[in-house]
Amino acid sequence: MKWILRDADPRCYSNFATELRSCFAPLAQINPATVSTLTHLLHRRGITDPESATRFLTPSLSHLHPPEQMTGVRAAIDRLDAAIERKESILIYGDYDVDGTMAVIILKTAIELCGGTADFHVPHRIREGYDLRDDVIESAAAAGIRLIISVDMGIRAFAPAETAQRLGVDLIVTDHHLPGPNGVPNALAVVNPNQAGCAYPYKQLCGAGVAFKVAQGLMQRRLEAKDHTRLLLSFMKVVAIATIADAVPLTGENRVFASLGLEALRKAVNPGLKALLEVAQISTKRPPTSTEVAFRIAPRINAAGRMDVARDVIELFSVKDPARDVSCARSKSVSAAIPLSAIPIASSSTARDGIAASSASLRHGSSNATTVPPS
Ligand SMILES: [Mn+2]
Repeated sequence: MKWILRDADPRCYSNFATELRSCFAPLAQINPATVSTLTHLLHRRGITDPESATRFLTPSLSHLHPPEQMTGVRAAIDRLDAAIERKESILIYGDYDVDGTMAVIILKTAIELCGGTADFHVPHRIREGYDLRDDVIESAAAAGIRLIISVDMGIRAFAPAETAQRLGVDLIVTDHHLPGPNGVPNALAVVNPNQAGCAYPYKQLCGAGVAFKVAQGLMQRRLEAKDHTRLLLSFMKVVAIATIADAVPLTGENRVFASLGLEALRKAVNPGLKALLEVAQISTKRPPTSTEVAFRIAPRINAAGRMDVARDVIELFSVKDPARDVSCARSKSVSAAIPLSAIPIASSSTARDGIAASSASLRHGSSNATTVPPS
């Protein structure tokens, strides 16, 4: 590959190159011309000091922000913690695209790791369409559920939030879409870095990224500190798939998710994820690239939501029998038979054309007796 660089005054970044070489050890062994090219490229991205450059070049879990900095996270964790203590069943209500289904997997796994039980509902794209629905909340209330947490949707679900309140169901909304002009729904907690007044330093998370911040906070609250790093790392693969599929910028925390997640995908141990990588013919000799995730993994997951089998995706990551996973990964939309060119890779901004339909019954996922991290 040959880099063709735009002209720039070397004085702009020559000091930066010298500083970076002196404080970022891996560059000490690299020839000065290469370092100069690197600093030129970083400079063009607006990265102009060694500390920002080091963070950009070596993303690490330590770069993640404390979840409690996000408005609503503390209230959400308090309620989830209480539900786990009281052995209440929790319903996770997520979107049917890659971002939504990965968010369901993240939160369901975290709740189960913390000793709770969580079922999930993913809407039928045509019959139910996008966003929370009153009838699903009514069915949940009738089934005795007192806590619903939305992922990747709900920031404009004003009427369903009122329904939940009327029925005595606590609703936690987690989302990343921009709130409308009338603010946010009246819920027990609203977690969205894009809501007014939220001081969270990074705003570009996808829905699964926001769900991960709640999961991170919950695990840090309930699980032993010695296990945090291992557990958080194990979530990176799934967060990375959603982050790349949702086409959010790979900067800040998203860059940490993508970098650590892609590296970890090579060593995936979850049978469902391994089966998906195998069906997508992703080599395990090196970490997959973001392009491979965007064009070969994400479309297979997204297609499931378009063909009424979004729950297959969640089951694919949940079942522990490798034979079942391979058949699930090869089945229906997740199979290699789908012409990838026919499937848009963007997820969150598309397919909001659901047609309102007859009553939706709750389709609960089965809870696993033995929960393992999602990878
Ligand atoms: Mn999304």
